[in-house]
Amino acid sequence: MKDLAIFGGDPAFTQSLCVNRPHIGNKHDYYKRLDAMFESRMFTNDGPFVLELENKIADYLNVKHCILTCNGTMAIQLICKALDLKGEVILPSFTFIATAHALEWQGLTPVFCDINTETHNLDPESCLALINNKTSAILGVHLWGNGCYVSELEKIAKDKNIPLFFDAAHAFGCSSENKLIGGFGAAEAFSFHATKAFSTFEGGAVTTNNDELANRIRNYRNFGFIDYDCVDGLGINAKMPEVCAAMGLTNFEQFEETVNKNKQTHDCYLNFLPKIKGLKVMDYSDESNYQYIVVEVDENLLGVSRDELLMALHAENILVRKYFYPGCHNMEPYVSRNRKQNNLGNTEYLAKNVLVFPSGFGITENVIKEIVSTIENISIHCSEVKNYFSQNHH
Ligand code: T4K
Repeated sequence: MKDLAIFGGDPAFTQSLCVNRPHIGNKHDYYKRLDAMFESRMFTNDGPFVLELENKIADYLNVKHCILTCNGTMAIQLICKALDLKGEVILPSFTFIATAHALEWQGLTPVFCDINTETHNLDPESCLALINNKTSAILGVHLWGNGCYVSELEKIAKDKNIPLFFDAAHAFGCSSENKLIGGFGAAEAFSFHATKAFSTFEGGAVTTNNDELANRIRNYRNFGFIDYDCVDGLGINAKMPEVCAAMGLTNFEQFEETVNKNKQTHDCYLNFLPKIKGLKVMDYSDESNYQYIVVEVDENLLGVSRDELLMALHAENILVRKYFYPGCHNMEPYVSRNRKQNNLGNTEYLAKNVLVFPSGFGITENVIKEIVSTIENISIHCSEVKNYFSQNHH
């Protein structure tokens, strides 16, 4: 018991273990690209690296158009704008707050829908029940890279004659129904943030097979310009700079290797973590980028709650995260709204019981074994740990 950091022991790790520590490609190739960029003095506005990366991604995902953006949040907003949405949009609450905020910034009303507890994705039946005459679209989120009941949602959207689009922030390189995510619905929005399996530091993309939509999104991304001196609508600056696209090209060259490393890490967690009673690791049935190590905590079996486990692990420098607690509907500006709350029982349950574990660079088999033995120790001394936090609660 004395080994645990909360009881005065040394932390299990001297350096913090983080969720999604980025893997990076060959730095020399990146520097070469930067040299070329300095030479050309083209730093942004559809530079050569942006165009090259757009083509590579469109080819890889087998979609007609890839439009790179400054981040994933803007990618979602550009889709809303180009679809000319008004009124309500149905989305899950169990997602990063950016999904809801992007809608809100576009003057739309997010309507939160419950999810399935196995896949953590939008439940099609609950979604159907929420559709009314103000519903202008459905926004599915491929959470953790799991395809979100694409064909069921496509059927609902078609029957109700409303657009369907996707937040694919987690899903680069992931498949749904044996097809790479990117070409589903009206359009899909990716995030290429530093913490994603494929990163451009900050960045994102819209992918679509719809020529007209792609055209509008390209224009809106660049203030609405359709020609020198000619603005066709309310655009914004959502462009990706060349330094980011250069990073994307470099990371793209080793994306397969990154996915293999992520899979090894995920396999290793799958192998060791469930040996502790009360921890269930999410497995991926379709092709995945294996980036997120998503764990459901059963307090009755483990002996400590999800939050107690988190606090005890943080003391050990194991920085597990409560994604996506407390659910968007419990955050501002949504929580203060005087709106009848939909049934979000599964969302509430998962928001209280899910932990995401350290992953990415530096998470080796030995590190995972050490994490597991630390949790075993916490579980063995669960009464003392509980007692400690009830007296030193913060
Ligand atoms: N939709 C969904 C479903 C999303 O998950 C996201 C973003 C979006 C939309 C919006 O896409 P973007 O507009 O962001 O492109 C992080 C990311 O910032 C965010 O992109 C991501 N989702 C979200 C799930 O995670 P935070 O607030 O948790 O980040 P932070 O700073 O706490 O970082 C997490 C861990 O990553 C840290 O413990 C350390 C590590 N890290 C972080 C950075 C930035 C690194 O090792 N290196 C780094 O450079 O949101």
